[in-house]
Amino acid sequence: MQDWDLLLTDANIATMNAGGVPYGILEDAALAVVGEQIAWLGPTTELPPNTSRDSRSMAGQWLTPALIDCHTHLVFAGNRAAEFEQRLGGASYEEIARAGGGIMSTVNATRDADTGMLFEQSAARLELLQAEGCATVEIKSGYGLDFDNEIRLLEVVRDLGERSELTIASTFLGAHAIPPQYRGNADAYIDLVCSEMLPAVHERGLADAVDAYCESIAFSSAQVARVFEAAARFNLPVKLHADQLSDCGGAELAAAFAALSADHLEYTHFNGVSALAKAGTVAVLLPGAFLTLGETQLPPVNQLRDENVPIAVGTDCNPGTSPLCSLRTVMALATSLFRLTPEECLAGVTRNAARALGFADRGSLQAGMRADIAAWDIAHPRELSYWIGTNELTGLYIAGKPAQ
Ligand code: DI6
Ligand code: FE
Repeated sequence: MQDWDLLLTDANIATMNAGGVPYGILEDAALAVVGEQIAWLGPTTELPPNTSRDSRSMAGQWLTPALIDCHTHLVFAGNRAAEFEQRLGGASYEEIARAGGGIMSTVNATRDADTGMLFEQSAARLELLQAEGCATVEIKSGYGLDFDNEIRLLEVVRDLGERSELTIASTFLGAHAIPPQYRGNADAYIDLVCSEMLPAVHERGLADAVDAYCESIAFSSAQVARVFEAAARFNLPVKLHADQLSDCGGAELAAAFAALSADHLEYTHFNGVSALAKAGTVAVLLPGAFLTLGETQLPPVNQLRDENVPIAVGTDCNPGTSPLCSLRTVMALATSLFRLTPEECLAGVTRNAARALGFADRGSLQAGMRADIAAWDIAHPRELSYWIGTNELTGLYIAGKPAQ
């Protein structure tokens, strides 16, 4: 007799395990949880005799792994709607950045913001993600850009994790933009990132990974390489904003450091894709930024597929290029803009998003995995990438417990 804490019966399950039937579909199935983990799942006909403390019929609803947003910048103050209007009027993102707007305008607003307010505004964005079935969210710093403010943002990220049921993965993005006083001397800022900020971030346990923005308006490959070498000294995994606006060799650079992920990739060339494939680095595609910037250069989706590079998708939630707090919308955008299949989109916010964050304990439904599970009132999981602006979520379990 099995002794289970939670049993979900009369369910259809998209396990999202790789390699089997599409979506890993199991129809007319059940799923059992003990503690924080999945203990059993399979067809109803094979359900073992059990005593379950909490047994719930799903009445034919679908279960999927809870969603994972593997790329956000959701701790920021203010907004950039005026800049958005300027861009619609013809100004380019790069021109605005070079004139001291762009990321720096959010840095100024964020530095001026009261910490409590920053926390509340960020918590509200996190709630939007959770309401659509997210149980794990990555959040980057990068709107502080000095020692005290980068630490303060990472402390807000830590507090968000402590006060929420979600798992928050924290990423230090000190190398996000060149602060004005370092213009023309970005290397001196990189010195500060590597020899003061990063050691303090590590010592205080404030980051799970290190990211950088490799771009003509931000940091060169050589500068990013220094940040990544410093991260390696602290055994921190790395990720990279790569080839978003131009081909800077970002994918190759990420691969050379065995990065968890290389993100954006619109301008990545075929050599870059091959390098990602060899390194096992996840390609994170961010259609919200593509849409908002009016970009026309598509990421190399066919080549990523051909070379079996795992593809994830994320919101990139940020006030400049992706003012978007909906992972379901991202799934729909990724199908229409990037021609990802609905199955690739769901894998991109579950199995491959987990991998982009270095989590081996979630992202698919199988015995032994963390019981982070979303329940949906749909007739097939392809619907999750089809509806736009609707919410079919009926339940969310985080580590085996119904989320509040
Ligand atoms: N992610 C980023 O970090 C930059 N673009 C992107 O997609 C800049 C974000 C910003 O403009 O604030
Ligand atoms: Fe980003």
